[in-house]
Amino acid sequence: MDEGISVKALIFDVDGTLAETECEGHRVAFNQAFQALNLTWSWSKDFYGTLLKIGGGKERIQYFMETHQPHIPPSFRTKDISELHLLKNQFYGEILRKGEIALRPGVLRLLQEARSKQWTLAIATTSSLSNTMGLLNYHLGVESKKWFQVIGAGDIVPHKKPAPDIYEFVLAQLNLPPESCLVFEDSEAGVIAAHGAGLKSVMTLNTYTQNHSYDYATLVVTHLGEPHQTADIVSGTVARFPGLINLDVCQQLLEAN
Ligand code: XBP
Ligand code: MG
Repeated sequence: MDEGISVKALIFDVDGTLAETECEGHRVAFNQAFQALNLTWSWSKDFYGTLLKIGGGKERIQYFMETHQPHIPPSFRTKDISELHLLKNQFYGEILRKGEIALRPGVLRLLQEARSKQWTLAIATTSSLSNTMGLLNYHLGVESKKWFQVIGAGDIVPHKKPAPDIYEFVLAQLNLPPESCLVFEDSEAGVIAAHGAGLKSVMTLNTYTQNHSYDYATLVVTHLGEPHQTADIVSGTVARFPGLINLDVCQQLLEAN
């Protein structure tokens, strides 16, 4: 195998990519927070799918209020949204600690392979840092933050995905050119953000994103795959594909024109 590029990095999105956190995680936690604050709002699974076009929990609440709650009292302001979001994140943390959100197939396997071969790892997510760390701590242990050279999360950049900001931030922190890094994403907004920063991406579709456009993804698969649970390619090509995404597949994608 031609090693070509010397330092290589894998940059992972979190929500929908490492785990299907949205439907039974964030959505449920939003609803618990609404209830705790005596708000009559309740987001169904389907409705939440439409709200996901807005990245970021605070931005999602704001959008919902503006488009679906015309009678919100003017006294309900940014501070209330922040407090509501904080409460939602506490409920989300409880859901994570109860073990209700599993990692997606192949995630742990690929992280471990990358670590064993000294590939650099990083995170680029719209999610809050506390939510990101909650998921990593539960599944990979508290020491796992050291697995990732950079964890770019939440409000650290001015504009959330599909803006390229979070990927540009992570690249600058890694001090690597985009040609050395491969992104893992699950959504259209995510692959657009990666593409905007000059990065190739593998898109792993999920329940909420299976009908998303993937024009800007380099390879689209059903999931990362395991030896006993192989993945299918939905779009894109690699010469050698063993039914899962491993470092050989990553290397091929990075080297392709
Ligand atoms: C993730 C998001 C986040 C989560 C909730 O997008 O949009 O808003 O739904 O996170 P992506 P917070 O996977 O594209 O990064 O509530 O912590 O904002
Ligand atoms: Mg995502």
